[in-house]
Amino acid sequence: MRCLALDIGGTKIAAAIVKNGEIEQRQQIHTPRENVVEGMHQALAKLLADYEGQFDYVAVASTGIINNGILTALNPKNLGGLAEFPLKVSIAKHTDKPIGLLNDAQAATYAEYQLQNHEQVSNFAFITVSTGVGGGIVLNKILQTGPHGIAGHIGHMLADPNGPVCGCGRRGCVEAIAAGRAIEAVSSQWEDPCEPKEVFERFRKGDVKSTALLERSAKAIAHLVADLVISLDIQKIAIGGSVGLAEGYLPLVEKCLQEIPAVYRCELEAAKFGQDAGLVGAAYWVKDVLLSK
Ligand code: ADP
Ligand code: BMX
Ligand code: ZN
Repeated sequence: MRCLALDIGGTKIAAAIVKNGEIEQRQQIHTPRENVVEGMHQALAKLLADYEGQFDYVAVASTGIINNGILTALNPKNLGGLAEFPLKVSIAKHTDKPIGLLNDAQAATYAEYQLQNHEQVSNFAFITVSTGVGGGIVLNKILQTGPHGIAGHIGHMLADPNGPVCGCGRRGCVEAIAAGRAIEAVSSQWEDPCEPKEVFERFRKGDVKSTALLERSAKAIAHLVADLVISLDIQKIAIGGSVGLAEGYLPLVEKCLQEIPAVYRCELEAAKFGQDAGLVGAAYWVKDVLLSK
């Protein structure tokens, strides 16, 4: 079966044909930031047209709470203010093939868990540090999506009750401290402002301010890891997203985790599918869970 897989994030939209786990014809565009509703309809129409006649089903991994084919943003600021979008209906205008959808981080979790030894690891999680902070949880070998698609939104667990207000409305979420946008919110206000990518370059050259900013992010992620381990007995966690996969980030998280007692720790690894985890996971999950019913 050939799958048209789409991965819609707060910053970028990736698309590809996934066949037998292999990615073909991958392309990437920017997520619309202005006129987002119209922009999203147009982007989907263009992608569906690009791959016309080349797929048997569509699998979508998308940022936001995905329930009944509708995207509801928990943090609308990550999507240019978009609060709700009829994802499935918008795609169905351009194809009569089956369409399955789930949250982007849930999809990536499904892909990464396929690569684990299921006899050794039954409780697993994935954390993306990207535009926001997303996650997915596998318990007793099963990916949890929850009755409303909300399961795994661990970027909105508490990191600091006195921290910045998150775009979801709650104060002090992990996302408000650790995400790419949270890093940018600080680094864009510096006398010598820069984007997160540049913050990493300065950190690798030993810049003190950049190091402190990334350590603040990594510390929140390390405590999130600790909370997952102590609440759910998670055995292993994969980290993805452009911030999570940036050179030097995972070692920072590891260092912060070492400062927390051993019972809170588990093995961490970089997402093996890298930037393609959402695409591959959506393709697998829709076939395994939705189409096989
Ligand atoms: P999405 O959230 O759409 O899935 P990404 O995983 O690429 O997209 O995450 C986007 C965030 O990562 C942005 O905040 C961006 O500034 C940051 N970012 C992009 N490239 C890099 C990089 N090379 N190093 C560090 N941060 C990056
Ligand atoms: C936010 C939330 C999650 C998403 C996570 C990572 C929205 C729009 N998104 O916490 O659903 O999984 O960001 O998303 O509320 P990304 O855009 O950083 O990949
Ligand atoms: Zn939040």
